Amino acid sequence: MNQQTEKIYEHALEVLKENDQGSYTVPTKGLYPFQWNWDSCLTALGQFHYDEARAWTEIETLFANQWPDGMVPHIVFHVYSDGYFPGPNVWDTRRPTPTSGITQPPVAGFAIKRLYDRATDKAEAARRARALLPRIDAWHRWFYEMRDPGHEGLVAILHPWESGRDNSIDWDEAFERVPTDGVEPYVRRDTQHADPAHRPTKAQYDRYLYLVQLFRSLGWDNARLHDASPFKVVDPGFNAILIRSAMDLAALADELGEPELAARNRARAENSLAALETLWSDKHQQYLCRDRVTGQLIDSASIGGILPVFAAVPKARAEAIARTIERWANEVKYMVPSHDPADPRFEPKRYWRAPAWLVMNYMIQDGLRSAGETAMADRIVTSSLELITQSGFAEYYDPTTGEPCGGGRFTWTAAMVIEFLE
Ligand code: 9YW
Repeated sequence: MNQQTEKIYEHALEVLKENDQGSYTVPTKGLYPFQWNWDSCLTALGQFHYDEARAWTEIETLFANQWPDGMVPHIVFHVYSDGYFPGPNVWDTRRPTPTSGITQPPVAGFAIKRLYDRATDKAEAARRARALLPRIDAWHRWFYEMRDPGHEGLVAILHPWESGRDNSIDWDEAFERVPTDGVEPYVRRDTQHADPAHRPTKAQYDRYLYLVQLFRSLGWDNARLHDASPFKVVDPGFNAILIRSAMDLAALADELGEPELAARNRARAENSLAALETLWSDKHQQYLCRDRVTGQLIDSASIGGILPVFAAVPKARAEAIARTIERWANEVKYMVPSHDPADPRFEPKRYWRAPAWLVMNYMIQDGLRSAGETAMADRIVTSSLELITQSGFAEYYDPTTGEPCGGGRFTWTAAMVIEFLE
């Protein structure tokens, strides 16, 4: 490391440590004062480099709040704070420690395999991984039972927040069908912490809340939510994360002497990988979402359809995706925009409607590398580090200028930087 990268590395450590609450880490102070599901799993990868035990704790704390049905919630409200909306009283899930009632991209299987592979004390890592295996397996089972009742091999999200890509253009059309009548009056907190022009609109927020109220009125009974929800979308990126995690969990389970758990997860992953092909678009040279209510593919070329390279998609698909990223990269200054810049709906500063996110860059470059697309993987890492050097550890970045957007001193951004520099 040269002096400049050393400084960046030190700064990243500082951000991780200042957001560390002891057994979990907040994404950033102020804007997000609780534990978020996929943030924690990816954050653990960064924590590992300075404290292996602490990295395992991050994921264990999340799974200590798993629901009896297997779901792992997207937020755990460990300590009360009125700085975030919707808080625990709006969700009203009645869990011992309050949680939200929906889930997030299941990246835990991937994360624990990576922690285990790199562990210096293998016996200790095996002990901690063994305790998590059945929990992650139960979460995967939950997905196929509750979110794929028709046995398509692909799971649906029932709320845009589940995708982790809250206001992506992908959801616009399907969201039109979500009503807003009966939404209780509310005051947003996100727009008090961050620039409202960079955040989801009021019309979108009303629909986010409609869905929360609907699911709450059904007692958060997951056996009922799928069919009752007016919003059901099959997101290729979300499914790719599940596939990768199931594959990784299977490999780890084999290593730890759990052949049945391994076989179950391998079968799930292979079945879903085959089904993922039904989402491929020749026109866009990437995968697309499918609206499960209409059965149609959604004509929206977002990063959700690039992310499948994180799973073991066919080689020809990975090559095509690398070329699509190249085409996008020619239109912007920094990679990877979260939407095709040629789409007139591209909004460079608005959250998931164009901005670049380092966690996405991390998973995409990891997948490209496994597929042998090393040059493009390297370009993404270089671009990510340029963004940090120019703009610090932001939540996300305008890909046309590199301007930092959203929250500052952001945990998973810092964790990904540590990964890139290691
Ligand atoms: C919210 C915490 C979360 C991420 C999501 C991102 C955003 C806002 O922040 O969600 O209110 O939950 O879209 O992916 O987990 O960093």
